Amino acid sequence: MFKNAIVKRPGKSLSEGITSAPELGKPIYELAIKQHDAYIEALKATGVTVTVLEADERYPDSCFVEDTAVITRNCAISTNPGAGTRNGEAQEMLPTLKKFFADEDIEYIKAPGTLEGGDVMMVGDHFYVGRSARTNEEGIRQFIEILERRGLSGSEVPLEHVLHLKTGVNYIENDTMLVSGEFVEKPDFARFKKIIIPEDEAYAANCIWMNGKVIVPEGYPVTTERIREAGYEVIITDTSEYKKIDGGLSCLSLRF
Ligand code: CIR
Repeated sequence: MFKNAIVKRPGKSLSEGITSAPELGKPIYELAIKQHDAYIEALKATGVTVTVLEADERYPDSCFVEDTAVITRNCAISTNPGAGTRNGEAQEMLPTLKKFFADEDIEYIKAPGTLEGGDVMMVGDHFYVGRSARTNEEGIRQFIEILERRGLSGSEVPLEHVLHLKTGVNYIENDTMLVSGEFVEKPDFARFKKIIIPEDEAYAANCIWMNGKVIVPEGYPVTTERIREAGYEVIITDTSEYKKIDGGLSCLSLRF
């Protein structure tokens, strides 16, 4: 069960966030704020207490707090984001992590290692880590070493096309994963039940399981139906402005 979520308000500089899809246009700040309000309400509806941090205009992508830390059941791991314009975001998250974790229970990924939380998928006590343009071999080595020291485990998943691991695969408990594209056939996930996300709904592979409910982005009817058919209560929330800069539902919070 998750008890807490941490989110950070988007700033006006959101329009300068990194994107692989400039053809979608720039995020509209006012709409992004409304969607963020609704996202917070969706999280609250799953029973968690939400810590809301103020916007930081210096970092256009800083509402995507998931990338700044990985929180496990016995420690928080402060990351070292591989995107140059985002690297300082991990440092900014530290005072908040310290409200929940003692200093000795905060671990750090250090240069030359890089790692972003969007590349980490938690399945019980095991953590899958995507090797991406943002997360390198040394970052993964440090991360797995920390996990093993803490009685947890991790394994590397090579990525081909996606930005982050969780762009294309997400665990929704009950041995079930949402998978799209390159993740449908990955041997790493052979043992799991899979809900296959159609190519034209690929963005919706990034949903979040929260205490028995699944939060799903608005506008993906096939995915929504398949998740319902699998027995989950679904909460739908619109993330259109975040999608414009490659941000999904999971990216917008830390959940623990
Ligand atoms: C970036 O490129 O870093 C942001 N525009 C999107 C980050 C998405 N975060 C995530 O998948 N965890």
